[in-house]
Amino acid sequence: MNTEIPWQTAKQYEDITYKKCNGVARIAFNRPEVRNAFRPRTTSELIDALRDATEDTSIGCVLISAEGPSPKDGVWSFCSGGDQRVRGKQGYVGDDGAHRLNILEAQRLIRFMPKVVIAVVPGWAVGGGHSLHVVCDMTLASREHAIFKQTDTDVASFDAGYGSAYLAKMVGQKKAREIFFLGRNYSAQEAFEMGMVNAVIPHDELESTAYEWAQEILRKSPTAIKMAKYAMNLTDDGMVGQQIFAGEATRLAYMTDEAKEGRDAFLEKRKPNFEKKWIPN
Ligand code: S0N
Repeated sequence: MNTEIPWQTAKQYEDITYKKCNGVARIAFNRPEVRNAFRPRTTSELIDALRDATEDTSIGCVLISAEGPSPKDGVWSFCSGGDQRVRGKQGYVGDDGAHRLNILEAQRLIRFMPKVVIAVVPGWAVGGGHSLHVVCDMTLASREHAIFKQTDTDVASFDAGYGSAYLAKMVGQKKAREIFFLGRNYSAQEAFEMGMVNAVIPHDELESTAYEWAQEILRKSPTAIKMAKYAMNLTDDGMVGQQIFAGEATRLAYMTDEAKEGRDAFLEKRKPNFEKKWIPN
């Protein structure tokens, strides 16, 4: 993949790389020898980087990608889901011996962050890795190497949230059921035709294209981008979706003269004098 972008390492991790450049954060799985499967350490690091990208006001767009190819056989992967070698009776076991389901927290951070998150898929997107691309705002896929596959039903795991139900909203019920019930391989082009990939990109141009898309997004109004993302999330996210959208509406309302008068009246121990203008929709 094109590496001409002058990325700066933001933080050193073991299982992921985390870089930034001109308003864009790039978080990449870095276990290519196991097709970028995630273990609890990987998801904890992913969560840490996602939180940093959320809090960093200089960052407006996040790319979730993967290092590669595998040093063993040269195969590219985005992510092959939960590492089956650390799967115990109650789930995935961390270094501390505790069982964790923290990939779902990573999904929530992607879904709820007030910034656009793009999945940059250079190879296999499988199982929990497939679900992860589904929850990202957009997906760009390598024309030559991306393969989409949902193996959850082969290994007796199931993502019953965004990975399946939201996927069905994206590609339609029949197709989503086929993806889950048959676990077949789909090329980047097939995934594009289904509506779960935004663009199929020549492999060598994948990263530079993702960076260009990010730069294009950065030229837009951050407030409008955020409100549009939350508006599109709202109908599928129930009360949490409403809460997040409403929180941003409250922030905008705080910027009005009316809000200033409410605050000042309280602090000055007087009755508020709101301008009596009832503006229609
Ligand atoms: C990706 C596949 C299709 C690639 O096939 P290919 O190219 O033939 O490569 P392989 O020879 O199979 O693999 C190369 C090496 O990589 C290892 N490896 C690959 N994937 C994994 C993995 N997921 N875990 C551990 N190791 C992996 C291979 O073993 C091989 O190693 P060596 O060279 O040493 O032999 C193919 O590899 C494949 O099908 N992989 C498994 C995909 C899979 O089933 N993933 C798990 C699906 N389930 C989840 O992801 C759970 C999601 C989850 O965490 C979750 C989500 C929501 C709610 C709860 C949960 C939860 O359970 O916590």
